[in-house]
Amino acid sequence: MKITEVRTIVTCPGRNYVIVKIVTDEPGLYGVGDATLNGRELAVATILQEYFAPLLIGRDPDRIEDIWQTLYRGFYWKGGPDAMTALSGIDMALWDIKGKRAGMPVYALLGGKTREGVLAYTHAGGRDFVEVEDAVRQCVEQGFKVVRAQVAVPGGAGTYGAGGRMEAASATWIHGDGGPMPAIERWEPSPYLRVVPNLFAHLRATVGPEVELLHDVHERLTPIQAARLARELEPFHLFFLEDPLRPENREGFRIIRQHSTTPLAMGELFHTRYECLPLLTEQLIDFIRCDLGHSGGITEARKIAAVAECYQVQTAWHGPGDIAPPTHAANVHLDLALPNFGVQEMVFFPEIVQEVLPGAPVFRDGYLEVADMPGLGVDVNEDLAAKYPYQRAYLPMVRRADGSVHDW
Ligand code: GCO
Ligand code: MG
Repeated sequence: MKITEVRTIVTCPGRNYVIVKIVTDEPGLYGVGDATLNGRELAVATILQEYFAPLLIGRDPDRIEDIWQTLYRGFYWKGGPDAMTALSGIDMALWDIKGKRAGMPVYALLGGKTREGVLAYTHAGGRDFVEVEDAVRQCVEQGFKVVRAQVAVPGGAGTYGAGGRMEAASATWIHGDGGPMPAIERWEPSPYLRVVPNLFAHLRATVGPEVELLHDVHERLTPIQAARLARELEPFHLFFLEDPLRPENREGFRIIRQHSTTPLAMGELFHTRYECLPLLTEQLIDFIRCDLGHSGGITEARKIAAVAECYQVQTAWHGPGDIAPPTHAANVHLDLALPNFGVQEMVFFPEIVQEVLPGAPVFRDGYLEVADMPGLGVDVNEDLAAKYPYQRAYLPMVRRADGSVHDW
């Protein structure tokens, strides 16, 4: 069996997605993967088309590890979000082919189910505590047992994640003279640090102790600020506090750990197992939450999970709306097989996305399921995808009150 074509499909059914379709010489046998990197879609598409695809033509798609090594170690310049996203898309498409060829779902190839369903969380956001409370209640009514809660910080225009229920960070279409421009958000640590513990005090007092709650810091705090937040959140028993520090500063997690027992999660901005390693081996986090679409696909994630398992760290793979259904499907296939799975972030895709990219996992009473069909169970409707051409869009940016740039 040989790879005959690697197709890169860029489409914008409401937001941009980059889809990889690997075609083989066996009639009708192809695989579908996701190589979407929010705000840098065309850079990844270029890597796929110009550099990776030519190396794959004529290769045996069954040799996933060898192809992975070729596209990672084979290049002198390794890693980085753009190349790792391209590699992730290829990896998923190859696992999809392998499953279809074997007549088995990917989770069966990964060792088979260790659980019946995949515990899922989604997003509740609001402009004030009561709006967040309402959003959490709606999630609970829908069956969610774990909910992420974010609230707007007074005076902080466009607070991350506070835009409403099920909100997933989106690229924004703000038009300046030269076309789309990033939205600029305002953010200050002091009001944020005052508001967040009060939000969780309110939620525990109103929605009760049972629903598991978590919060995404979005990599904005310094280590001592994060330590303060984690400590002040202790009475509210978070499921985890997500991504407190910038991914560059892994040493900072030691400071948070010294001060708090709030469980910590980190990883959506990591691109390889090497970045995860010190956090795992030093037991500085409790959940590893890499993005399968940006860190080398299923092949790399299962290795990361295996290291995490040694330290009783659970997985919580990134699952926002800005990665496409194939990554969400890959998440759930892996979650079903992993012994140390923790929780899975999810969103509900709009109908149009489901038409262009059918086969996203299905949510039922708090858990995610995938269809019991060969491969990943996802597809791409290429004719429909072509009707939604790419539109340039940026993620927002953050500036402090004094005008200086801060991490979004
Ligand atoms: C999350 C995330 C995302 C990111 C997004 C950026 O936890 O879901 O932080 O929503 O902001 O993936 O493109
Ligand atoms: Mg996050």
